[in-house]
Amino acid sequence: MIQQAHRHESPVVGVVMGSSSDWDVMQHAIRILADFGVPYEAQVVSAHRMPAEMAEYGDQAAARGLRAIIAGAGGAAHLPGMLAAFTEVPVFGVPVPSRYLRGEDSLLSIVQMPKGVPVATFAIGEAGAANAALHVIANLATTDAALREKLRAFRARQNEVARGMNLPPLD
Ligand code: RP5
Repeated sequence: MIQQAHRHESPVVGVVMGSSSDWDVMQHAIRILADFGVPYEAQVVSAHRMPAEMAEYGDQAAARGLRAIIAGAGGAAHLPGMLAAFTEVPVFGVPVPSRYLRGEDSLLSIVQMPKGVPVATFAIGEAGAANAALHVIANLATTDAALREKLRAFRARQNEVARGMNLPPLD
């Protein structure tokens, strides 16, 4: 049985990760979804430790109403690609930094999908997790005017912060 945590009643976005050790990175995707009010669910689904549950998750994703899956994994990060093989719901892959290769292994594992089954792949780590969520939101916003307004406001706030940045004097 798939463990459930962080589950809205009717989630639109599924956030999955290969291990609870991915949480520090993947929580940045969840924070964005929560801030934008997008119903989501988040849980551990490991491709190599829970292969049957992973297949079930992919198989049922569309029927359960998911419109996007954000999948984070580290090392030989096969979770996003394998999930994409089990569903037509778009998969957004987040390479989680690994202990020895600092996530370059994760990045290459996720981004180098052979032709025919795509995974949209983001930057290694926190920025990738946050951007995966923002990209999902941008996609959902194409048919949701209220969400598009929230995205515009988010960008406007970033603009304000950047315009207010000052550089320190020379030492
Ligand atoms: C992958 O192996 C996970 O996505 C995680 O990034 C990595 C290490 O997992 P743990 O050994 O910390 O559980 O499946």
